[in-house]
Amino acid sequence: MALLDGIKNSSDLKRLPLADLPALAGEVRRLIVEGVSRTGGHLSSSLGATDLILALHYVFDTPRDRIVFDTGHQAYAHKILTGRAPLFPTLRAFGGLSGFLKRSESIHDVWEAGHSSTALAAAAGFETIRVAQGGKGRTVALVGDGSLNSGLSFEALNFLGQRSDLAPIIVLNDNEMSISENVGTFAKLLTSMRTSKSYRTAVKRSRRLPRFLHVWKDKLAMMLRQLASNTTIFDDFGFKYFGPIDGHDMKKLVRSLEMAKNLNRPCVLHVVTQKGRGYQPAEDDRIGSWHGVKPFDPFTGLPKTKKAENIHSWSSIVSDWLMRRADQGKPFKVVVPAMVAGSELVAFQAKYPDRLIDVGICEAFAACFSAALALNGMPVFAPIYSSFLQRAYDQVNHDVCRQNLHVVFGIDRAGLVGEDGDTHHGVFDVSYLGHLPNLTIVQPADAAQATRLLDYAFDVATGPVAVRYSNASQELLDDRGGEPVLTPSWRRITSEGKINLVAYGDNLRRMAALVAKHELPVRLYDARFLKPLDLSCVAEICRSGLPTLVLEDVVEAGGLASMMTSAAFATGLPVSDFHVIALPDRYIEHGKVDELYRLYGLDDASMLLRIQTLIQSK
Ligand SMILES: Cc1ncc(C[n+]2csc(CCOP(=O)(O)OP(=O)(O)O)c2C)c(N)n1
Repeated sequence: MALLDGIKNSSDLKRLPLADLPALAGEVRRLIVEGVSRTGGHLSSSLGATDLILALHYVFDTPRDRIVFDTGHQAYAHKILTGRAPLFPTLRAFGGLSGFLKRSESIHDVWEAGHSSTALAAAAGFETIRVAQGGKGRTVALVGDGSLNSGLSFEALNFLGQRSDLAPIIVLNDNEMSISENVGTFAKLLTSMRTSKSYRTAVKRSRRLPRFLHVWKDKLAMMLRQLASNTTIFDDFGFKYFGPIDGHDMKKLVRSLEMAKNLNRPCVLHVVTQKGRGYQPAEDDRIGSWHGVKPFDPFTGLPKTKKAENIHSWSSIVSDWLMRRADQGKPFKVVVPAMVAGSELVAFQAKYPDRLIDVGICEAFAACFSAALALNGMPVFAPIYSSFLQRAYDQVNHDVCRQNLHVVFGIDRAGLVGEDGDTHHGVFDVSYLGHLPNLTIVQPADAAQATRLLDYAFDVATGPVAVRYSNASQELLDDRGGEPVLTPSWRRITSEGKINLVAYGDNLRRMAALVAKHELPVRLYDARFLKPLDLSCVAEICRSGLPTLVLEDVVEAGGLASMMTSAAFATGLPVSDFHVIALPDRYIEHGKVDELYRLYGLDDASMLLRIQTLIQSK
C-alpha cells in the first residue's frame, strides 16, 4: 500500500498533501476489509468513519488534542493511523488488538468504551480539567447519531450547554443508522437538518457575503438561519452548529475541522457519512448485517464458515418462540433497545411491526417504559444484552421489580461473549439481579427447556422474570418437548454419584455430555432457576455429605454458588467441601470463548481433572 506503508504514526500523515488523503483513505479501507474478513469485527461503522478519522488526525495533534471516540467500534482507522497497522491482523484475537479503544494499547486512546453514548460526558470531564488546569489542546468527541439518542448523551449536552467556558468540539457522525436504521424524534430532526433546503440556501448565501462583512459572517449566517426558522437544537443548547458537511469530501472535512479548531467555543460539526462506505454489501445493508460480522470472503461477501444444518443461536430459539406466541394471537409487546438484528428479531418485526417497539440505544428507557406497559396490562418481552442491561439497573430494580410488574427480560449474550471482550461479557447480571426482590431468574440448558421456561415466564409467573441465554449456538433437537414447568424447580440429571455437580445453561449441557462420555459417578443438577433457588435441592446437596462443585461463567461474587451457600447458612444447612469454578474478580479480556474457558479453568479438560480429583478424594 503505497501511501499507508509510509504512515508509521499520525504525524507522518500531516506531511502528506491534502490531495493524497482520498487515496490513503482507500488504502485504509482496503486494510480494514481484508483484516475484518479474517478476524471478524465492526466493519460498516469503521468504513463509514474512515475519511472522518483521517481528517481528524490530519487537523488535530493527538494525544495533545484528545479524540474521545463514542463506543469505539468505529475506530479501526484510528488504530491503523496511530502505529497499529502491523498489528491489525491480531484484531480481537486473544492477546491481540482490542476491537475497541484501549488506553493500554496506545497513548492516542485517551478514553475507552464499548458501551455507547459515553463520549460527550467524558469530553465534558476532559474539558473541565483542561480549563481548571489551564491545559492546552482541544477535546473532540466523535459520536454517532444512534449513540446521541441515549439519555446519557442528552445529560452531557444539558451540562455542556450552560458551560460556555468549556469548548469541546462535538463531531456528529450521522450515517442515519444505529446498527439498523436509527429511530426516534432526534433521528427525524437530523434528517430535517440534512435535507432542509432553506437552511442550505441560508448557509450558501452567507458564504457569498462581501469580504468586509467577514467578521459578521457567522452572526449573519446564524441570523439567516433563524429567518429561515432553522436554528438547530444544537444552537438552542448553546453550541455553534456547522453542517451538514459531506463526510467523504476530504477537502470540506479538513476545512471544517480547521475552522472548529480555531474557534474557541463549544461547537457541533454535523458530518454526514455513509455506513459501510467502500464495500458494496455493507453500503447496501439497512438491517445491520454488516455492522458486526464474522469472518467472510471479501469477494463474495459470504461467511467463511457455513452455518451447519440445524444449528441455532439462542436468540433465534427465543425469537421463534415469540413468533409462535404472536401467531397464536396472544397479546404482548417486544421492547428492544436498538438490537433488532442482534436479537434475531428481523423476521418478527417484519411480520408483526406493531408488536415490536425499537426504542433506540436507551436501555433505561426500555425497562421503565416496559414497566408502564405491564402496569397497564400489556405483557412485555424486553430482550437486552446482559452487559447493556447494566445501564438500566435502577429501572429494573426501582420501576419493574419494586412494583412487581410482569416484564420478561431476555438477558441475551449472558456469560462470556468472546472477541468483544471486557465491555461486552455478560458476567455480572446474576450478581446485579440476584438480590432483587420479586425477580425470578432462569436459564435454559436446551431449546426444549427454553420453551418451557418462556411458557413459565409468561403464563405462570405474574411478576418480573429474567430469562438468560448466551451467544452460543446449539443443535436444535426438540424445542417443544419436556415437562411443563409449574414451580421454580431444578432438575437432577443423573441419579447416584460420588460428588454433586451443579451447573446451568450451556454449561449444564456441556457437563451432561462430559459426565456421560467419561461415565463419571456424578450427581448432576440443572440449576435452571437461579432465583428463587430450589431449596429442596440445595438441602439435598448440603445433606449428601458429598463434595459439591458449582460451575458458572459469571463472576463468582454474587453468583449461584454464593446464593446457595447464603441460603444454606440462613437455613442452618451444613456447608462443607464446597467448590466453585467461576470467573475471578477482574475484567475478563477478549479472545475466543474456548480460549477464555481454558484460561480460567472452565473448559472440559480442566473440569474433568477437577471432577476426577474430587471423586478420588472420597
Ligand atoms: C449501551 C449500549 N447499547 C447497545 C450497544 C450496541 N451498539 C453498538 S454500536 C451501536 C450503534 C451505534 O450507532 P451510532 O452511534 O450511530 O454509530 P454507527 O455504528 O452508526 O457509526 C449499538 C446499538 C452498545 N454498544 N452499548
